[in-house]
Amino acid sequence: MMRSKAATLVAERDRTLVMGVVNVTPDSFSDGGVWFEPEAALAHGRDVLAAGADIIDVGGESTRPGADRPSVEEELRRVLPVVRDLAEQGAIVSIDTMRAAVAAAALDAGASVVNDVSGGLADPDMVPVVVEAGVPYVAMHWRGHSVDMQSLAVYDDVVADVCRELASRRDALLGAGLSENLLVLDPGLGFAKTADHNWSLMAALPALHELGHPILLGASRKAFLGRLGRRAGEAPRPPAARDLETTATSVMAAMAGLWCVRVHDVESTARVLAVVRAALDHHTADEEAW
Ligand code: PMM
Repeated sequence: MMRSKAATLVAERDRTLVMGVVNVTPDSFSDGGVWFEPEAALAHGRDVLAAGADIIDVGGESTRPGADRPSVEEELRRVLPVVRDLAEQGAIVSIDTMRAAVAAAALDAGASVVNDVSGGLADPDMVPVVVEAGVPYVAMHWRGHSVDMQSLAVYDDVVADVCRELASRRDALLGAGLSENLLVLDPGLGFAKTADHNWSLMAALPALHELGHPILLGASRKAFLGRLGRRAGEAPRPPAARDLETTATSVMAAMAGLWCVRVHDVESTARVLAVVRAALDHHTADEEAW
């Protein structure tokens, strides 16, 4: 039942959806350690759900540049209780993992979307698991694991190169049996990308539609948003102080007609997206004020 609800969401084109992030990690750049204890992770998951996220993305591996990987057992220990609890609450849960075994266990525990930052490149067993489960799959542009990914941030033309590499992943995934209407693509801001690469991609969001699939954007709290307006010598804004900048990226995504934005602070993005939607629709259902 949740699975078909998730598949229906992939077909949603009237508005840009909000995916709320629940990182159960000691070391994510944006909120590492904050929700790491099991009780805190469960409570945070419920808060993200209450804030109105359309999808909740639960992850147990930090992908910040330079991060080491947890064992499979540790990743499972982190994510499964949170996935199970949110699914029981009726949430559409996506599992943010590069590992087939974690995806399979999370799907068993009630997840109904797989979000794989490696687009199937990190684990050869991932695509068969997703094809067999028949669930929506988010495939992100990826060039290598976090430990050395910034050395891979070399492009002739970042927009053209990312689109070409994503198109080749798309063809491989569809060729491996993934259903066309379950595939979502993501340009992977910050993954083997410098700040300027991210800005070039932000400036070219409408071009991503040429890939022919719904597009998810993950800009929330990333480092390129922390340096704006800071004077030379001033420290960048810390991740949790980047939500205002994040809402600007959410507006750009909605104006470009993207499918979904992945954000840490659901409420601020939901509020700015309501503004964009009212303007694009020329009205709101509940409007009485001028
Ligand atoms: N970014 C992060 C983690 N998962 N998934 C997708 N699809 N796209 C992203 O851009 C993305 C992701 C890293 O951010 P976090 O540490 O705040 O979760």
